[in-house]
Amino acid sequence: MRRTGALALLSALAHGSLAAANSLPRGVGPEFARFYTNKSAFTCISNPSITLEPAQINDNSCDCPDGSDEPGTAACSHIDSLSPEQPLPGSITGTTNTTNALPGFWCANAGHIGNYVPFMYVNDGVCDYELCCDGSDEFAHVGGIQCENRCDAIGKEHRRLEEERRQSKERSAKRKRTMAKEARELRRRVEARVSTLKAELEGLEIKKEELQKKYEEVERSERNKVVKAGGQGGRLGVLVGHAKARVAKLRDALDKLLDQRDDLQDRVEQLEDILTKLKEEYNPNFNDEGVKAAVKAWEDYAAGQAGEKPSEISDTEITELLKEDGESSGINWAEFENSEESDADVIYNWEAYLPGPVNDFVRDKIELLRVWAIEKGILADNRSGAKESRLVTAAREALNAVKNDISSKKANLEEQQRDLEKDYGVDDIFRALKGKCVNSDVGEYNYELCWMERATQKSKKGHGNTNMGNFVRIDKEIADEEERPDGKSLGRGERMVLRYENGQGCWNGPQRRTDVWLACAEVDELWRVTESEKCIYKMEVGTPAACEDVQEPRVRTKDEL
Ligand code: MAN
Repeated sequence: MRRTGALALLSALAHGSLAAANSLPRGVGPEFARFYTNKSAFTCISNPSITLEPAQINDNSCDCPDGSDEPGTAACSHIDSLSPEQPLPGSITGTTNTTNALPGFWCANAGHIGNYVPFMYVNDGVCDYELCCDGSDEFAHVGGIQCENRCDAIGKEHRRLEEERRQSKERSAKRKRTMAKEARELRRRVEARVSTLKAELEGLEIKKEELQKKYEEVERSERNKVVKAGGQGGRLGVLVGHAKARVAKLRDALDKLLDQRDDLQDRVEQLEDILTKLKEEYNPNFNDEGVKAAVKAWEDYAAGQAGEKPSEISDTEITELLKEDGESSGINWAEFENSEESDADVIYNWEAYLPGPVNDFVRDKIELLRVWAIEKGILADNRSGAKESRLVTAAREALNAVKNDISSKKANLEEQQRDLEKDYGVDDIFRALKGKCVNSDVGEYNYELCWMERATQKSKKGHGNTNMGNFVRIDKEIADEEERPDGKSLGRGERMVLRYENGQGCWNGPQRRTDVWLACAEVDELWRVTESEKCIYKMEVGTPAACEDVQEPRVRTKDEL
């Protein structure tokens, strides 16, 4: 095999390091070491039928179809490399493929992390420190380039960042554990509320039945009471009630009639004006029979009107009649309504037959007797303003109060039960966030995300708020995004997505909706908001709720110490 001077130099350099380093040819990664240990011959990794001289390794001439004879040069860089994740081809025999058996040039990067560099980068005259911090990929110093070994500094910085990341992960995981604890407590409270409500409802149902019975009893006894006049003031009270209603109706009718009368009077006056004008202005020389007859009829009518008029009701009389009833005008109904002279008051008349000094004592006793009689349903409770006795009212009100209490507690119970069935994510984690909000200014809006509730677009120019969707469910999506240096990115892999739907309708478009993509962060933060399509929004949000679980550092036992 012919070699040019430069190639020979490269080959020599490659071999030179072979002996000096770890007796492996340059560029061979640890996983491939076993293919290069035989000192007497080398067989191409994916094509074992091809055997080469050891000197042909790294001689800058691509002899193996899989490029495996050139682990330390760019000679086989035209062959696509195996990606580092692909399985090693060691067990494959006799295959002839066009893939390089090696993932690249192995940079040991002592002090940092060993790495494969694409073969094309080997001796390309550029120091690729981010891949090969020890500079070993530029061993030929093409164009005089000297790539110093920066692995110590780079490795140190890398380890610092890794440690920072690890600590941040731990803090996030700790926060997540706290959230999970809070969520457990919140669930426990809802469960406790459910059992309290259930117990309360059981008690209330019993109470309701009792009150229902009591109410029916009181009502029945009221119906059977001795004094049946009902209403206030016995029979006189009933009469007053009827009379009052009748007077009110008659007043109403009179009022309407007066309106009608005034209206008709207006019309008559208008017609009389028209005819008077006709009579004065018509031309008798036009022999119009119709007009003449009309004028004659009008004259007869006017003559008739001049006679005696029927007596009219005066305005003062009308005002008097229409005046509201009260103490100083119309009928003083109160006088009759408040009359204590009910049928039951016959009891009080007994006082008149008793000697004066014992009157107070007897009145007290009678009052007690009256209350007892009312409670027993013997006597109507005639002293209250209501038609119904106070006892019935009280019984009905007590029953209604319990019924209302039952229905509001039932509604509350259903709400709590629905809440327990709702998906709050693994470990109920979003229960701890529910109702809390994060927000961020983007352009002319301030965007707000309230966990498990709604997303809102708030105008900074005072144009009001727009609902971008209400929370409906938790989903999953695959994110494929480069990590950002500030760590505020979704990254790659499966991500939780909270769907907020049925927001405010979009003009000429759909109802607004928002997908909230979550990524792990130490604190809850709204990172970005985008509107990919009109009224379809995407929020990127960091939260410890989306972090991986990290085991709590184990506290060592006494024995272990
Ligand atoms: C408002 C905002 C925008 C939206 C338009 C649609 O301006 O809600 O986000 O695209 O309405 O008309």
